[in-house]
Amino acid sequence: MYLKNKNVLVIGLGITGLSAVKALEALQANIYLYDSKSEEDLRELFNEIENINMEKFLNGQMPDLEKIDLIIKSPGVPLDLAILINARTKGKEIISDLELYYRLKSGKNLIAITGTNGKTTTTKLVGEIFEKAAYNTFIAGNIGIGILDNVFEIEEKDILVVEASSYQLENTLSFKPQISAIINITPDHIAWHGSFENYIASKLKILKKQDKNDYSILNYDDKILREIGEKNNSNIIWFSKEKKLDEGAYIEDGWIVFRKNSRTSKIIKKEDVQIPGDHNLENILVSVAISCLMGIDIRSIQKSIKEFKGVEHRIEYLGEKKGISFYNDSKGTNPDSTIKAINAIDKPIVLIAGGYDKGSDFDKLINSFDGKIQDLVLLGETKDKIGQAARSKGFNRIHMTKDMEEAVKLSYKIANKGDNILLSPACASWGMYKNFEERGIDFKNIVEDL
Ligand code: UMA
Repeated sequence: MYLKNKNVLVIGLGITGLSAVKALEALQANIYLYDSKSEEDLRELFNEIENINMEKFLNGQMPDLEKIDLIIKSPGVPLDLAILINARTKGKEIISDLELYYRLKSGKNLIAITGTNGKTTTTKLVGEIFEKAAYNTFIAGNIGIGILDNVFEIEEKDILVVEASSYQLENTLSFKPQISAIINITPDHIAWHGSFENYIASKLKILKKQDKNDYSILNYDDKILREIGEKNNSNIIWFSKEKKLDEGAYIEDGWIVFRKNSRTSKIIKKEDVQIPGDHNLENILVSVAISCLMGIDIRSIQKSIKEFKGVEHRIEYLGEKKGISFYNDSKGTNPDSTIKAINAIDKPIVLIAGGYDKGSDFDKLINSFDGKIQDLVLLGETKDKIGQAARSKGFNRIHMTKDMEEAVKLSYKIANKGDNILLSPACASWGMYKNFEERGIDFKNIVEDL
């Protein structure tokens, strides 16, 4: 059995670490666990694995790396952490949970979806399409579910749809899914990856090992992806929301269609799609391409898309009060994602933004305001940086706040009937919240209390 009696070090005990430890126990590996936090901070998580034997290295303690055979790194752990630098100099293999899954199960019926924006929505929709088509379907990954959670339950005929982040892809080596999809690539996580080029390189690992037996679904409208696709070895299936293609998924006469081997299938009318915004068309086109390639019945695809209402924290409509509408887009964790939310919502908008500084540039975000943003309400570490970017472009209706409660109350005070209040921070939540879900829930609770 792979990894039996091998010394495997798991770095980070979060969602990934937990599922890795459980999988390694089933594989009868000797488990070593490293986390910068203390046992006390990790108490709740340790309770879940109290019966599993492992050596723990917490709070700055270092394991003897010489005896370690393999390292499984949690995605969020920075690449320049001392223990990882040390391990690399010793030539130790460092992989992500995605790579371990692949080594254990192969890429058959494995659908991996990445992109800067839209990957959660697409993963969820693809999962629903397969589920409604009566496949035993699992979804996992950056959507908040450990990739190794169900590794031993998933059978060959089942489908696993993985939302793969650049962090997870970075530490893959042989990973080769049957179908990969890259929805779009725009700058994100620059501080973590060191540069935009590194970020792109990580994303591309999703298709790097694919060959003629696999499919890669790529965005024809994205210049970076178009150039890459033309050079890749796998079967490229393009999608476009702007251009009628010779083959692939595109829009024609108000219909979303899929064309392959000279056969065009009309899947669904654009107006029957419920999730708002032009960017969501990309997510639908990817989902259509994947499900058509896997041979799902068109009627079933159509029904699933028609019924799909979107994802919590992603341009989520919360209702209105005194004629003012509220939208929760806490998942808008980078400027491009926020631009998409702004494009999807009617003007005038009061935008609540700001959060953890990932090293993003906000000029493009401010340029996208285009008369739609009436007021900018800022919070978090990046509030001054965004404020400065806005002022330098002549936008002065800026309000600084200390937290979400003040931001929501102030937005409500300055908004008029017919306005839309949009929380779309363009930044990660860290520093103020554990994750974007916690931020979105806080926003929703405050809105509810108004
Ligand atoms: N840790 C250290 N040292 C460090 C940093 C972290 O020991 O220097 C430890 C922490 O103490 C903690 C653990 O590592 O105990 C956390 O690991 P993690 O950050 O990888 O978090 P997980 O809970 O394993 O969640 C990860 C993804 N998180 C990140 O990539 C930051 C989740 O994506 C994903 O849902 C989950 O695996 C399951 O696959 C979240 C995310 O924010 C949603 N993703 C980023 C994004 O979408 O922008 C990429």
